[in-house]
Amino acid sequence: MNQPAVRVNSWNEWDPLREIVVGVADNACFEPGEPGYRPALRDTDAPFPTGPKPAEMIDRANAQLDGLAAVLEAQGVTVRRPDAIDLRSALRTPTFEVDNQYCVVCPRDVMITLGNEIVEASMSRRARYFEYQAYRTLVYEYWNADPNMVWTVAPKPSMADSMYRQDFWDWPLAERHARMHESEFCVTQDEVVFDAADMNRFGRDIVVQESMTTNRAGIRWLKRHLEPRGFRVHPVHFPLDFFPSHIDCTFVPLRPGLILTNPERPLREGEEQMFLRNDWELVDVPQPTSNNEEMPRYCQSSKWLSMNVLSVSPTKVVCEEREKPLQDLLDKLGFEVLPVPFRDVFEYGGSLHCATWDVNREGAAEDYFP
Ligand code: ABU
Repeated sequence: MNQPAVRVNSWNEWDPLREIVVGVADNACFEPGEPGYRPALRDTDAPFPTGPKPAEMIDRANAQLDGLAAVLEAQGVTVRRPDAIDLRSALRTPTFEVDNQYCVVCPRDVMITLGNEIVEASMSRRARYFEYQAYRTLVYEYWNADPNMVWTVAPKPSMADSMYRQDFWDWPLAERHARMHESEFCVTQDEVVFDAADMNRFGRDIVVQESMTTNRAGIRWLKRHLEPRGFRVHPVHFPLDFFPSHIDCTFVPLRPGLILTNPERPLREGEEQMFLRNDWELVDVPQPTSNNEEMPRYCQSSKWLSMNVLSVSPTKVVCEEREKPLQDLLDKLGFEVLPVPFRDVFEYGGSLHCATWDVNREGAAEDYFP
């Protein structure tokens, strides 16, 4: 008898890639200001634009997303794309309203594969509450084809005003510094809140960053859900990042024993021990080629998108084409580097890792921290 197809299998960030979802920019809007988010222009106090993004901006981003898809396909990877859902209409739910949604460029923030399980994150921002809908056609396809695939939808938080700490945005830098070990950000601790991109996968071990987009209730939910399934969930903190959101510009595992680290965002003292005890090397990346002021005008992410690389295998990494210092480091560390242009995607919330969601990599659950 034929074995049923395994469609969903991905245990870490580096095993040889077989199938991946790459985002699309169709219908994207400027991200609206909301209690969990304050978009701002880098070069002026003028208001951040609102509503749909202009067609030429969308076309430029789509060209680079298609370029990434072509590079991955040339490596023998199956590339899938989300549905181009309506993002431009206003939303009205029982607990919040928002003028428009954002985009479906960064599946990494919403969806995560943990072994044979796909988890849809709770999410943390109103404009991203319904983003999972762009992936439902794919999720149903995997679920129908693979009888072992487990599909989990995390509890949806209310995203009501009471879920957010509005004064967070006005704390002066000195207060942020004083409070840096408290890990209190713009979301309160009352409801389960997490974005999938605050997690790194290391086989049986899942590392989760406490951040503006993942609170302690979110981490508690992940622990209670995943640990009975054989995972171990480890919260981590990067106290010098005053606006932490998504771990993949801070802590980037590339192969067993090697993690790229952000020299400006060290781990909370003591949290590095789990890695050092197990002979993992933490290697600081070089400064990005752009400073924060030189990032694309509407981009709300930091210069550290430079280290948001995507692994095709434990020996091959896709890296933004301008990031030559990082490419040189990767080369020295023994990787083949595939450079691709991606800066026109930055204003949609991320770079190469953010704009993808791996559904299938070779390999099985390993214990890297025995
Ligand atoms: N979405 C990733 C952004 C992280 C950063 O700005 O550092």
